[in-house]
Amino acid sequence: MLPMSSTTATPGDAHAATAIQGTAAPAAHRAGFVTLVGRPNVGKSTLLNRLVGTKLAAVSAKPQTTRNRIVGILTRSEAQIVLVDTPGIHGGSTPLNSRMVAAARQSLGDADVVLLVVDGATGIGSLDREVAAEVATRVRIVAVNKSDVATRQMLLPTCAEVARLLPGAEVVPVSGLTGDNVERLLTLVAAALPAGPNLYPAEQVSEQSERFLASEIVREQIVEQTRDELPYTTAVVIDTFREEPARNLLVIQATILVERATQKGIVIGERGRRIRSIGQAARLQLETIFACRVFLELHVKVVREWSKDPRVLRELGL
Ligand SMILES: Nc1nc2c(ncn2[C@@H]2O[C@H](COP(=O)(O)OP(=O)(O)OP(=O)(O)O)[C@@H](O)[C@H]2O)c(=O)[nH]1
Ligand SMILES: [Mg+2]
Repeated sequence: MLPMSSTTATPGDAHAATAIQGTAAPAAHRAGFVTLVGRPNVGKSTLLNRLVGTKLAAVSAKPQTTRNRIVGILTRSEAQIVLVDTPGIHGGSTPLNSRMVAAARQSLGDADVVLLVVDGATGIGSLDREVAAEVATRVRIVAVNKSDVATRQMLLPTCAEVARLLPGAEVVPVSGLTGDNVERLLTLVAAALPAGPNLYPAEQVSEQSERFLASEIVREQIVEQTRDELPYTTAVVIDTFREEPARNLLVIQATILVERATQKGIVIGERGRRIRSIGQAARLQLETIFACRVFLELHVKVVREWSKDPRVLRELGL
């Protein structure tokens, strides 16, 4: 099992952290929160997964995949980098959308370093400019992502425009997908953190529970496998999460919430084909993440307008 959520820390918890470590940190050691922000679909979650070296955040080709603040912790000898992935910032106004954007803005308040992510393959658009303007006084580093699919001719003007929009920020072309240049990005990020001891135990990689991670992996597959057929209103609730160490088995039962009966049909698919495929792909990922066999059972339930219901949203941690 992954060491996910044994401790939570907030910025300013350095005293508690000293207690965790038991010894004073060496003078050059740094630690702090790095918040990844940007418009939807630029690759923030892919970059978080790559930087931490473990899949923690759902990724999909559809915008607005991330809904919650997701923490990934990278502990090295010289620094502990606490990366915070956020929902893409956009102008949507439904209750779900505004909660997502509020979660992103709140994470900015906690940040020691703000890392703006833009898409090097598409260049800078109006939404990127809006986000850049919103965080202009706080951004220290800009990752121009997807360098693997952007030519030099595309990257150079994008980097130049970023430098013009955000004078003084470090601009780094990277690829979250291939890992190209992420080491350089990490070096810059670590150097920008305040001096201090670790904020979390060195072996902890996330703040989210294993249940949450499981629900995100299932949701990622739903988003990925239903593509444009389904509006952006599915959620996954984990009903059972039971470890059976003697059998090296993890039993997960989950309910997929949709808003209409027609959507239920889309998720289930002809003769259950799609839900089987969603379940199979999610199970394979979960087995890799949790390093054990996984039994995954999925149900689909219609909950009318759940994405507008504050009570349901609260239950989902949104
Ligand atoms: N070629 C390429 N594709 C990438 C890279 N990073 C992300 N992608 C793709 O871009 C899409 C969006 O990636 P996400 O990581 O979900 O983007 P995000 O910024 O977290 O999106 P939201 O959560 O919706 O705000 C996915 O299809 C990724 O596979 C990259 O470095 N190169
Ligand atoms: Mg995301």
